[in-house]
Amino acid sequence: MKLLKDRIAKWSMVGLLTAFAATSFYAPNASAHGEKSQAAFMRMRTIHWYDLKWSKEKVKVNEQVEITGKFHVFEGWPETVDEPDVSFLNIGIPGPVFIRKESYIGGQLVPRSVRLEIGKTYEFKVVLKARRPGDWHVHTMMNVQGGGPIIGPGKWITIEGSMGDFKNPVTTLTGQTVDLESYNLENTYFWHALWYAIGLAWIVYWVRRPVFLPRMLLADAGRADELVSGTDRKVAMGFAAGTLLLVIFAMSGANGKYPITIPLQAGTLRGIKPIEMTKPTVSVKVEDASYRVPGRAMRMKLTITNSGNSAVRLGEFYTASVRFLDSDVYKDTTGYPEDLLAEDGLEVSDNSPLAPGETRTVEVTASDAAWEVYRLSDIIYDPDSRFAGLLFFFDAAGNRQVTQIDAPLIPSFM
Ligand SMILES: [Cu+2]
Repeated sequence: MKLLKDRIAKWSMVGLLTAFAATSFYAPNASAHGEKSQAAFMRMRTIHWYDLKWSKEKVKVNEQVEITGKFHVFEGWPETVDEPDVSFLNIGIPGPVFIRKESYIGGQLVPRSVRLEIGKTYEFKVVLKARRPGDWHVHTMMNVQGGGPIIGPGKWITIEGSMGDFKNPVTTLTGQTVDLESYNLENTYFWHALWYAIGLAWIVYWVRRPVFLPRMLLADAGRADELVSGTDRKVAMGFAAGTLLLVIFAMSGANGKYPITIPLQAGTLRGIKPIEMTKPTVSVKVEDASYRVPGRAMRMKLTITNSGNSAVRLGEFYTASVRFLDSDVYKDTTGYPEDLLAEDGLEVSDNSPLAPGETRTVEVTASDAAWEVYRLSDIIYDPDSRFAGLLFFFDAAGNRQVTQIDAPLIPSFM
């Protein structure tokens, strides 16, 4: 009996260890890179990215990918994020696996920070050139000074080929074409090596003789002068004069070789053109909104008024990069990231066409695993339980209207 017990104990232990080893080697691909851990209400109430398009999902080294879309700077910008007076249109990738060839907001090239206005909607375009082979999760993002990174939806893009083939040619205004990937590298190496060698030579000159104890004793005995000879002084002067001469000679040499140079170009760009948005003819009032804890859905009661001249239906609710669609009304064709697209995640109690002039109150449920996977459910931990998002209405001809909603989001526990 004792033997049997021991055996059971032994094999249970083996089983436990095996299970532990198996699970600790399980490392799923991270599919979000930073945004999940940010406060849910911040992601809902800062920048709304929509109409995103990626020109390609697979490219070779040196080929280009264009990311285009719009972003809306939410009116109810959170207090703890500085207003986007100094913002930078960035791209979220693990280092320069792509290089950014160009980026535009409102048709203007934006290599510097820009001033964005709260409440406005802007069009953007980023042109990326593939550099490092691999599968990369590419995010559009906005850096806001005093606010931090505001991360847009990320999409997987594959780069094939070899990084050794990457070229980044640029033609300067002085007429020569250089490859920025390697331009001036040898020069940088040469001067750093030369000055490092001179520094070493100076130390080597002195450490040929005993360095510490004899010198300390001699200095303690009041005979420090004997430590530095006449030759030493000459060598010191030689180093000093040589250094000055080398600096002057090298500087005038550099000026001779590069006679035309400019200072670093910097400064925030103002006057970025927003999109002229036509006022939507559909207005929406959020009567109440709630989400179950724990759960994967949020529910809201909306009163929709159609004051346009064609009947409309609700096709999409967007919040914090996650898109909930009613597939009866609207289907995505842009290849939107799978983990953020709830193809049929939007359920409307009555989504029959809303005739012009009509008002209707409906129950809307946005549900998908993304609500939990992207931790929008974590709004329960936030100090401001309010959400914001965009509603997209479509008429029979497919014309779209965008309405913004924003209201308190109340948890329900029972
Ligand atoms: Cu990512």
